[in-house]
Amino acid sequence: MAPTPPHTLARSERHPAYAGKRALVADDVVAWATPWEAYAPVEYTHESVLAEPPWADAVDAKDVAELPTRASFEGALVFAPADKGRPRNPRGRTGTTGRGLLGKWGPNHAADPIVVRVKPGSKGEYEMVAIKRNDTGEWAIPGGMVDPGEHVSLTLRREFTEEAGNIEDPKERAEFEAHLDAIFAKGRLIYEGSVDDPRNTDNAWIETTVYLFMITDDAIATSLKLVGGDDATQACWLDLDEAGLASLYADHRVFVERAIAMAAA
Ligand code: RP5
Repeated sequence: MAPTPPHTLARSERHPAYAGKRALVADDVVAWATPWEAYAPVEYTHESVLAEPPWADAVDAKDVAELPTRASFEGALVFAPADKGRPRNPRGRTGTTGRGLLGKWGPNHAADPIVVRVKPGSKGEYEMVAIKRNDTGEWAIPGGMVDPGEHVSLTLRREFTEEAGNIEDPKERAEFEAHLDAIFAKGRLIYEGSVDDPRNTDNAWIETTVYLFMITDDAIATSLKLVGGDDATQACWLDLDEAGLASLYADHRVFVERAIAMAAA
């Protein structure tokens, strides 16, 4: 299942690094199938990506040998003859060509753990562990990019730990890890596919695997210590009421609403 098309955040300048980096793409010309000869996207790849760090592809997409067979949840990658060997975003035009802040041509794979508890003392309302992103200042699922060769189950726990469990005290750290052993032992798949992320471009986009982890042990639910780290300034329990859902980054709201529905079923 896909987020509601056409993507909107991937056409926005919501991310601070994309200010002035997008041509306006109206709803009715997002689809590649709609001819638009005058389409003039802004070419933009951030200098940190052009420097070819280990997490990024070669500057020229034609130099990435395995690109045509790169795995995507959205089907086989599509290459248009005029696109210099660059794959096309399956959700349509974004107003930006190149890779922006993303390292890979085509899909950039992420994993998102939605860790939920019933709010202590409430009548059954849910809360989730959320982090405040450094880049946009929005609340988000504590997810992140899958490292090369890493199994998604490891990414889910690693990213949660890096972003929400930045705990130094050895005793507290051991308790946190023991809690994660219990929490991450059983997850439910919520979504696999493209994310409407404000960093997406015509040629590079984020795809994610989202899992729900429901905490049913009251002792764990009330004693799990949360400390923001890595690219998160804060980590805390976020109320999943309208205000909490509306504050979420990208289209994380869609994933979280699915998770709530599954938790309640
Ligand atoms: C989101 O970007 C994904 O759903 C995931 O939460 C996140 C990965 O990017 P970083 O947090 O590593 O920047 O769209």
